Amino acid sequence: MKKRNLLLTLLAIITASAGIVWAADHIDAPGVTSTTSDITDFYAFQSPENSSNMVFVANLQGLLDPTATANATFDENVMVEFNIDNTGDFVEDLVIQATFKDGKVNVYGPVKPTATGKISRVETSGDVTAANITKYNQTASIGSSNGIKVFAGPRDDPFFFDFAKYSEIIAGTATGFSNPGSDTFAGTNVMSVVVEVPKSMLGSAATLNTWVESKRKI
Ligand SMILES: [Ca+2]
Ligand SMILES: [Ca+2]
Repeated sequence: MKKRNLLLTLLAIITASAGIVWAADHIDAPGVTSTTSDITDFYAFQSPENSSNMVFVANLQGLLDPTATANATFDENVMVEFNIDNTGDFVEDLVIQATFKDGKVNVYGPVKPTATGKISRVETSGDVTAANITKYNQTASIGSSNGIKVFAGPRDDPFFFDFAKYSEIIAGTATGFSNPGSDTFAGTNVMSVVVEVPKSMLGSAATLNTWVESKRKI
């Protein structure tokens, strides 16, 4: 079994109890600004098409304009790791890992990790689901295996926020948002990793804690 150590470069923690959860963190994470490991958002929700499935989405490399999007790639030295705690101790019991190589995304798991915390290893003992990385403006390429579905490629950033008005409010020069506001993220894209898995692969806990990490190969 090939094992590789990866160093944590960014940790975004979300606690999910039910329904959709999300958080946003565009270009302001210390040490990873504008890098290929920069996570913008993490979403975890029940599949709207199949209530037996959960969907995990990690978006990276925010604020890509169309030209930058056409040239954007996933970093082959960066792994995206979805962590799932199903025992309530905020230590991951399962991971879903995505790595990128030669135009493909390879997704490992859900599988019990051999390492928790800041250092991870690519976990090759469980399911492996591959897909071609979708190119900009091309039809989505979705890989599937054993009930797991995988997508990786550029997508319109679903996050929206009137950052200019927010800054005015913080500065005391405005008292509230306008309606309609101005979406600072309109027309920008992200590099998105989407994994849909049967809930039966995530344990039987009523509550899952889940967070995503991007980790650089060392
Ligand atoms: Ca746990
Ligand atoms: Ca982990």
